Amino acid sequence: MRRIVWILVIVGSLVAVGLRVLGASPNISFPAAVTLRNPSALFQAAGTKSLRSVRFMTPPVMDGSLNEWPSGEGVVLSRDTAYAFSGRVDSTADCSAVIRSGWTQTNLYFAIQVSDDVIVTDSSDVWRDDGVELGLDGARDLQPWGTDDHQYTIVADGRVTDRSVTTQDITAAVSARPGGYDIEVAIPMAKLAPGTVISGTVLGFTWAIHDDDDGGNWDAYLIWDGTNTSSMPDEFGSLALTERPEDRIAALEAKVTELEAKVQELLVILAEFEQVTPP
Ligand SMILES: [Ca+2]
Ligand SMILES: [Ca+2]
Ligand SMILES: [Ca+2]
Ligand SMILES: [Ca+2]
Repeated sequence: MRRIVWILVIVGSLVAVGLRVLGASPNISFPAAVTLRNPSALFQAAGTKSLRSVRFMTPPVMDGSLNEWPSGEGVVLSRDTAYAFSGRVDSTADCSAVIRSGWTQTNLYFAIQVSDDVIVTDSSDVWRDDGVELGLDGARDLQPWGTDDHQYTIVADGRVTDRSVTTQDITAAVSARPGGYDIEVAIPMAKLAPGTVISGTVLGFTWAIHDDDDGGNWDAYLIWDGTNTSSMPDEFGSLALTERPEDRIAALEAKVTELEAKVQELLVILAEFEQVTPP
């Protein structure tokens, strides 16, 4: 028994010395800017989340109204679902969002419904205000600095940046509503993938929300997958371009109708030729 007590005393002393050497304190506190793994996601690996993007037959209108969007698959970002989480979030009404995605040959689209109790856009730095970040690794090569890589920020007041630099490469519309704001974004496919994209293409993707309720710096920052939206695409989740069978059939039917119209035109021209009597 006495031996066990001595061992406990020695181990306790060593831990105390170790903490002093490391400059640590038992009440460790982190500065607000450090992004931590969300405690509720501790057993979840980065890069495992996915969102399906549905092919659009008719592209949505970028006006901030999401009425024309199919109710389809959306994913929620909240303090419970975020991979990384900093600052304070009191409730889903304080800071959360739902994102949906669609695509055509020319554009990748997102519709984001943000719940936020107080909308603030008082800072010149876009990341200090209410807004959403979209992290994209178009080639999904896990390399962050290629022409396929972007960190688009859309602020609640409509400002748009790519890696904090103002850009007009993408089209975004924001509309405020009671309890939050809606965002619609169109990103040219040419900014993400060379050539023609097809159903089955998978892009590296994550997204984040900043919440500022009292001016100055942000109060909360939630990241869907990974620990940042710009430089670590190896931690991003994925965005899969999909096509519903009924849309594929509708596209084929539209093509057949188009061809039928062309055949009719040709028949009219042929009939005119037949009526021409040779000199
Ligand atoms: Ca719209
Ligand atoms: Ca808020
Ligand atoms: Ca890349
Ligand atoms: Ca806010």
